Amino acid sequence: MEAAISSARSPEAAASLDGLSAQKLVEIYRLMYLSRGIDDREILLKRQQKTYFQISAAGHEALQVTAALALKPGYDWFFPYYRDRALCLALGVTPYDMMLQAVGAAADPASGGRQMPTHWSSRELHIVSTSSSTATQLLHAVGCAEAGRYFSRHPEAAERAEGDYRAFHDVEFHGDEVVLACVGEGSTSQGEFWEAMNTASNQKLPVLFLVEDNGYAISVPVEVNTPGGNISRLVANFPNFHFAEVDGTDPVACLEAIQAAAEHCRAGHGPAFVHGHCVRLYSHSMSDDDKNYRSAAERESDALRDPIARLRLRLLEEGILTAPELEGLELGLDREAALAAERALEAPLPTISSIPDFVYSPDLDPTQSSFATEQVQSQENQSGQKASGLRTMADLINVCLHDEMRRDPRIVVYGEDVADASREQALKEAKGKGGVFKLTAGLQTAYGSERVFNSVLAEANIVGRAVGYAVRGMKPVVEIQFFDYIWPAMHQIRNELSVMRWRSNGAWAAPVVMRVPIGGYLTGGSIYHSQSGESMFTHIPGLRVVMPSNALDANGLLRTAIRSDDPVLFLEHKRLYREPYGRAQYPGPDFAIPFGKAKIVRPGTQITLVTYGALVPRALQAAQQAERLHGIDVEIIDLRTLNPYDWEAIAGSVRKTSRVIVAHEDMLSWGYGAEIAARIADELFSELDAPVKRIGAMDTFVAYQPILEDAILPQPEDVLKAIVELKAY
Ligand SMILES: Cc1ncc(C[n+]2csc(CCOP(=O)(O)OP(=O)(O)O)c2C)c(N)n1
Ligand SMILES: [Mg+2]
Repeated sequence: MEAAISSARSPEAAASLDGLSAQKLVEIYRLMYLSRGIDDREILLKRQQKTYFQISAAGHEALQVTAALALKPGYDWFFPYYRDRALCLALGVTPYDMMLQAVGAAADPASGGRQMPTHWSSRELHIVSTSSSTATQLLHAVGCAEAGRYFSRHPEAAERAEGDYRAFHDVEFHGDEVVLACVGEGSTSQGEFWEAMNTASNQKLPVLFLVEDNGYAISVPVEVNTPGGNISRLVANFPNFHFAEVDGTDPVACLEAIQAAAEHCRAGHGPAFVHGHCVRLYSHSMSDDDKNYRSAAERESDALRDPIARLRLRLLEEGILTAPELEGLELGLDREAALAAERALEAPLPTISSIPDFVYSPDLDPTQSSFATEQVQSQENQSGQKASGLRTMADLINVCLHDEMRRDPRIVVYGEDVADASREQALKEAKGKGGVFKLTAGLQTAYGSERVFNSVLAEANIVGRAVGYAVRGMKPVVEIQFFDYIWPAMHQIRNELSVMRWRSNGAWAAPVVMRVPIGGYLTGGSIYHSQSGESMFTHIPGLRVVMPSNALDANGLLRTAIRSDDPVLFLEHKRLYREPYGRAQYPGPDFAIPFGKAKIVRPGTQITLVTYGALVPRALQAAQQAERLHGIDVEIIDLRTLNPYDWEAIAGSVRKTSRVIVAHEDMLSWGYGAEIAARIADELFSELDAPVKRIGAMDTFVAYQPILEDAILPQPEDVLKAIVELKAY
């Protein structure tokens, strides 16, 4: 390479070409050409049915290669999207790595054959695992930048610690790293794009947004997605940004623009937005045919802007390389791509037995006995409250948050209204908000506004940023204000948070805790403040789901959730927050309860009643009446955690009683009880003396008028009726 350049270039050209050395231009050409070569080789493999999906970077190479060259792999952080082959190649992902992805080999370093090709991941290079979901990664980039800033200000937080998730998370930070977040122009229509811009701007984060504008989102042209057809015009008023709009097919212009943008970020001046106009030379992917929606003239005019053809011409015209030298270089690169493909086709495939690997943390099992610390300590905790007297669930959750924040400097708490007051000076005269249910009260005052703060009013923002924080080793304990409003975050929860570890074959993880008030029985909560829906989350692999029914369990389970290495949905029943039922003494700062261990809250011999959450006190009431009025002895099992759940406890009890009811507040059909009932029917059929009975809400939403709510949600009388019927069966 070196010889080829030096023999070809004139002294003038070698000195500088628009500020770029000839050598650098040849290097850019080499990477662009190799990227295209890998795409073309993959297309061939796909046509031969040796691979299963192909999407190319063709037309984006100049923008992508120069973005990589302007930044530092393994130092800066990268959140690419699926079209970023040339970017990742220039960062250091090898052609062989890419071909391993294409064939789905076991050694595919991005995912071990789990993700489609071009869904990038490399811990070494700081390329965080990306999904197919458009724009979700932008919020991860924001959280990543926040974490980097936090660690640089609190280096003690980066230290390893034994006994919790921190033992498995190495933290790297420099204090001036830039976070690159790439996105197509069509995807800028997603709310998550705007949510990411919002926080990056507000917090002056070093995020470099790179919009790769090829004019199409599959078949949808830019003017349909972007009012006025130009995203730069729409974002121009975001404060603190450095903006640039460039010809994304011109590597010299791109490099200059991205370098300036990166300097702005690195210097701590805020985020940057580089909008590159490139071309999509091939169809969206091999599953698409752009002749179906683009005119021939348009496709031809794009072809004339092919960045590789243009740079090639320039290298020749400027006398940097001769035609034979270029051909020699290209031949070598073609061979490199072909060889990578050949080798990858020989690579061993993933084993079937490896499928469950990395759904959950292999390092820290939240069911393990180290989380069973039953001792009740009576010392005063540092929030100043005496450990005497019975405390509510709300209290003991708040106390647990205080304890854990004191113990672990990696914890940040944020969400809507969780701070005492964003305008700190107000706290001189006001007592502070601390959450709409006051569960986070006093945390900001105790641990500062860097660790406890209000998020913007956007649930995807809350969870998406948490993913970014967590991949850097932080422990976000976020609040979704009401379960009823978790849905904007559902995409992040299902497609990002919960699958991060599995899809990256164990390279990345997002062990976030999401605290979520849930449930009804409040009177007047209605549709938007009273819903349940936990089974939608227990249906997500990779996510732990916890739902305590009393103060002590809430305290111990929240502590385990925070110390664990998996993402946890921690469901707090609003009706139980301040109920006299289930109050407890403060059990001390190390009290923890392992996941997957149910509690027998009432021993019995004749009927097993499996339940959780607000149905626990209601089932207890029904069981007492069953005993008193009908002489029926019911055993009640409070599952406490819904994923994992304690099958042994259920099976042991059913073997004893031979009759079982599963009761929950959520709707009956397709509810959590359906799964438990089906498993009992499957595995314990011979133990049963009667069919498995289920109790749940009516298959409607929860209504405002109390007589309707009472009829919709299961009441103690419904439980009693089921007990009596089942006993008589
Ligand atoms: C949330 C989501 N919705 C829909 C899709 C399907 N999809 C994949 S790529 C794409 C178009 C993206 O266009 P753009 O952002 O311009 O990027 P480009 O592919 O043009 O580079 C769509 C609709 C998806 N992957 N994710
Ligand atoms: Mg596009």
